[in-house]
Amino acid sequence: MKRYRIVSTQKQTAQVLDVRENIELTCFFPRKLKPICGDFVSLENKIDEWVINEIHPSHNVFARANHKGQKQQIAANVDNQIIVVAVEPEPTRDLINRYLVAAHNCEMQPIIIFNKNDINEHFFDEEQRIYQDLGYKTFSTNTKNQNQFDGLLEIMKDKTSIFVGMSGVGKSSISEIILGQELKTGGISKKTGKGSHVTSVTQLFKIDKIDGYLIDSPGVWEYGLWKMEAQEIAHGFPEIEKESHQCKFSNCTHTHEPKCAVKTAVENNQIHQKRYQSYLRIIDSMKYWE
Ligand SMILES: Nc1nc2c(ncn2[C@@H]2O[C@H](COP(=O)(O)OP(=O)(O)O)[C@@H](O)[C@H]2O)c(=O)[nH]1
Ligand SMILES: [Mg+2]
Ligand SMILES: [Zn+2]
Repeated sequence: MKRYRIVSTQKQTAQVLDVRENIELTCFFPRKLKPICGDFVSLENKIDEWVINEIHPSHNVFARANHKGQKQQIAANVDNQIIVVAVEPEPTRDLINRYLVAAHNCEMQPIIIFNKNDINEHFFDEEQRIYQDLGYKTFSTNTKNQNQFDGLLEIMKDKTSIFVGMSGVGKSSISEIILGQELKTGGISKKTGKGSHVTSVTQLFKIDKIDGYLIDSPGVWEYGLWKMEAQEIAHGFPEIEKESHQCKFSNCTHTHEPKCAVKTAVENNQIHQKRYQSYLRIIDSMKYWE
């Protein structure tokens, strides 16, 4: 059977990619089906239009909080979550860690790009070292120096990767380097007169040269995590999760409990103070959804 993949969705229609032929078509979907970018679907030809009749089970979904703190699905079947931060606009305090919590909980491989190093080469030195020491893949880049993205291209080979981060950090510019072409929507270039493009929908692109896919998502000022338990948040901090097995209480949240191995590890500088404080703030931020 033919494989189709959702490129983007509108209210009742979706752009889908015929994976083998590499051509796009527009099709309708019934209200009860809720396809999202990255889903694999089956189509049915009804008189003179295409209709989605089945969404295939996805292996994972990248999500964020809606305005009520519920999980809102953004894209399906995503292997890599490429977090892009830049010297300008500077990331908000816990942004990287919130994305990492999502990556671990949604079972995506996180990669951190510290972009715009042409503006300030050493701006992210300490930050990058912290994440490298934790075992994350990181890159220091700028889009004027395309070969800095060779390593990233290698990671994206045969995979589906989503670019996430604040608006203006360079996600679309990096996507263009990876694709080797300008980003286009329905044949119209997104470049505005100012020479910058604004991404307004989550959209999938096939990367022919490496047989992968990339998903460009609209920038969000603050990435919000949906309502989660302390344990799920800890799951996004591997160094905290590792220590947690030594805590006295198996349901320890590492906030106020006695004989907490995590707190001891922070005191002994085995867990970075900055990361622990960030963990506490993320735990605390869940109050907002109550
Ligand atoms: N100096 C500098 N500017 C960059 C770099 N990457 C992107 N930009 C610029 O930052 C602006 C926002 O880029 P864009 O790719 O649209 O960001 P997005 O909103 O994350 O998709 C554009 O004017 C880009 O030309 C970089 O590495 N260095
Ligand atoms: Mg963009
Ligand atoms: Zn604990």
